[in-house]
Amino acid sequence: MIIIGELINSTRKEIKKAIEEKDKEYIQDIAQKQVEKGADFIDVNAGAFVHEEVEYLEWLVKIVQEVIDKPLALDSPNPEALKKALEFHEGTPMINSITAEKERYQQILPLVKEYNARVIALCMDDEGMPETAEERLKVADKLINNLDKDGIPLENVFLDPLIKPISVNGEFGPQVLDTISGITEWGTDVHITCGLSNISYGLPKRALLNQAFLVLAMGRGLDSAIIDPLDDYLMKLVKASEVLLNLDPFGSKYLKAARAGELD
Ligand code: THG
Repeated sequence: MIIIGELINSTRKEIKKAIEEKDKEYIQDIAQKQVEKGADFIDVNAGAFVHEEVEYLEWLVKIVQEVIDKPLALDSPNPEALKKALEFHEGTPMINSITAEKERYQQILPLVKEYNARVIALCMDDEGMPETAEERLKVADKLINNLDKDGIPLENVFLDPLIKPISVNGEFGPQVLDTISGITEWGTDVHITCGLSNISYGLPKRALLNQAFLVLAMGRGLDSAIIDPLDDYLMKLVKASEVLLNLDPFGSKYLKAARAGELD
């Protein structure tokens, strides 16, 4: 599993406050903790600031990279914010995200190319957010075809079926799972990721629902997720599921974690 740590997101009250107060140590500490717990990418999002997003995202990129070596997932629909963030990003970044919306696709594609970036591609187009698995797969197919035709290596593409809360519609869970199965069955090199915690929005005991859904989704072929890596039980389920799905040859990662006491 490719883990994208979600915690440095300005929609979270503490992060919003820390950005406003330029509390660099607080944010750097959360970046380091997510890496220690196994994050492969650190998501950074300043989207709660309408007018200052460009400036604040650049600041996040700079201060987070002072303390960690992992690449960042630059979480913004705004091409100007992405441009500035990319200028200051060291190593190979991830752009979060592109969509099949004409204007957004055309604005973000050149950035993906210029930086040879990985890119999260959301399953939505100018007709909006699809609901059924069939509609999502149609958009996923369009994204794969267009990105491939435009020269993006498919192993750099992370399709995101877009998770919506099951508290709104009980079918949203099965629809996402069926979308993941459908993409997996195509057998392309694309990765599949998702913002896991959207699934549980509006319900009690959200961590439990996130944990269960991650296991279900991994069973269908999800190989990346935007999650809270500080949720130890969630990270243990990732390791257990990897060995059960034979994605951890000889269980070597699992055994190593067990010996280190990380599964207790
Ligand atoms: N797909 C992609 N990117 C995404 C999402 C997605 N980025 C943003 C989001 N969705 C995933 N990241 C987070 C980060 C933090 C939280 C949720 C998702 C979070 N939310 C608390 C809540 O919802 O209750 C906020 C509470 C608070 O602190 O105010 O912590 O789907 N590609």
